[in-house]
Amino acid sequence: MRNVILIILFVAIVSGCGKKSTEPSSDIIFFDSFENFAGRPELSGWEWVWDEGTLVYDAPAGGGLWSLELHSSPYIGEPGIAIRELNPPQEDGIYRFSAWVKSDCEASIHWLIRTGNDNYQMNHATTFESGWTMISITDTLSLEGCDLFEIVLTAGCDSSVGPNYFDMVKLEKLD
Ligand SMILES: [Ca+2]
Repeated sequence: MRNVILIILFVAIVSGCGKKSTEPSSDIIFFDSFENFAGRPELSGWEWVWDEGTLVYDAPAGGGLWSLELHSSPYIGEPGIAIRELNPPQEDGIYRFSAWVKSDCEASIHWLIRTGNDNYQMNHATTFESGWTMISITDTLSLEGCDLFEIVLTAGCDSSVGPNYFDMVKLEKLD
């Protein structure tokens, strides 16, 4: 619950009024594999609550060469948090948000919606697996132009655990 409060607090600070995306309805997160079209590491679009994530030469099958390494904060014992604001998808429907994750303790993915009247909806999936594992959230998305739509990655339990890794962070329209 504390993680949810932290995420909502920081999302409220960085949020703005988005517009409906005109991008294709699948794979709508640019650089979803943390590498650019030339295969070089790429972190565009992400914001950090504590320490900035780093890119490491490690990836699951199909994930290219690089992945995101995210630590809990060693100073305050809070999970590492990466946030990315997306334009709300153009089409309403059922969407899947997924990522491949490798965890030393606890790693989660979240999507968070803040509507114009400051109501929040958050969905999440969590893994404790030490090998690369795909986790996902599937739900209906129906957003207005000024709704906030954020995806969030969280890593670690406390300052005593190692890094967690994320790759192939995708949002896809299923129906
Ligand atoms: Ca990758």
